[in-house]
Parts: sequence; structure tokens; C-alpha cells
Amino acid sequence: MEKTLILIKPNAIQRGLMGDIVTRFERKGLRIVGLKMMYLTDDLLKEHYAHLVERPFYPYLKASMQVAPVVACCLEGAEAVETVRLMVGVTNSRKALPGTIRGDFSMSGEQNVVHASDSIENALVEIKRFFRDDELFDYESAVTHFEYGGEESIKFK
Ligand code: IDP
Ligand code: MG
Repeated sequence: MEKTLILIKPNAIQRGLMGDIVTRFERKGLRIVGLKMMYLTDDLLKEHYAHLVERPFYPYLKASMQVAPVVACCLEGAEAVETVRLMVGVTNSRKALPGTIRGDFSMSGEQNVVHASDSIENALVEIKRFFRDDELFDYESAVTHFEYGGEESIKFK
């Protein structure tokens, strides 16, 4: 099954949204295979947001990502990368559809409560950036048969 990376950003931690956000992914049927709280260093942030370091808002983004810890979460499921991006909504929370995490929990383009990997290739890199191999868990779910149809279980194994 495909894996993706989520960061619950410091603004969400401060606002007490951590549980609500994790619950949404659990309820959807995405399996949590890694979960930890951590502070982001300058180097790690520069690597993670390499596509934005030259942008004028980067100093604000950097400060906002270091003001409290983040919760890093690795989620697993069929087409997890695309599904999670749909659940998160577009970058500017004011434009994110109601029903999405950003659409429901934020008014901001910067303080938009979560990060989610945007492609399968980036998910592989980002999971390695935030988790050691022994921090990821491969376990059987007792309810897989109720989460996926027979054909899907073979296709997305
Ligand atoms: P994404 O988080 O939806 O993938 P990216 O373009 O990768 O969006 O940007 C990473 C993060 O940088 C965003 O989630 C947001 O916090 C911040 N950001 C992106 N564009 C802007 C902007 O125009 N102003 C302020 N912050 C921004
Ligand atoms: Mg991005």
C-alpha cells in the first residue's frame, strides 16, 4: 500500500486541533504507520521547503514552523498521496473547500494547519526525511476486509 507524509503544523498544535486532524485520517480508513512529535531544525526546514526558500514569505513560514513542535505522521492506504491531498484542500485555506481540513479549520494561506506530500516521489523522500526505518510500523489491520473490496485488496496490495 502507498504511504504519504503529514505534518500537523505548530499553528494546529497551538490551537488544539491535533486530535481532530488525526481523527479525520483514522475515520477515513488511512492507517497510521508512524507518529511522532518533533521540533524542526533550520536545516531540515530548508530542505523540506527548498522550493520556497527564495520566496519573500519564507522567513515568516520558517518562524511559524518553529514556534512549537510539529506532529509528523506517516499514513498508509490505497492511493494515499492523492487521497490525503484531497482531504487537506488547496494551499490557501480561504479557498479550500468546506469539508477539507484546511477548509474547515483555517482562514490562512500560511497558517494552514497541515502539510501533505504532493506526489508519490516526494512522499518517499519526505517519509525518509522525518522517520527512521524503525519508527515506521508494518502491522496487520483486523478490518482491511471491510475497508477495501476484494479486487482493490489485490490491486493496491
Ligand atoms: P502546500 O502546503 O499546499 O503543498 P506549498 O506551495 O508547497 O503548498 O507551500 C508550502 C507552505 O508554504 C504552505 O502550506 C504555506 O504554509 C506556505 N505558503 C505557500 N505559499 C504561500 C504564500 O504565498 N504566502 C505565505 N505562505 C505560503
Ligand atoms: Mg507542498
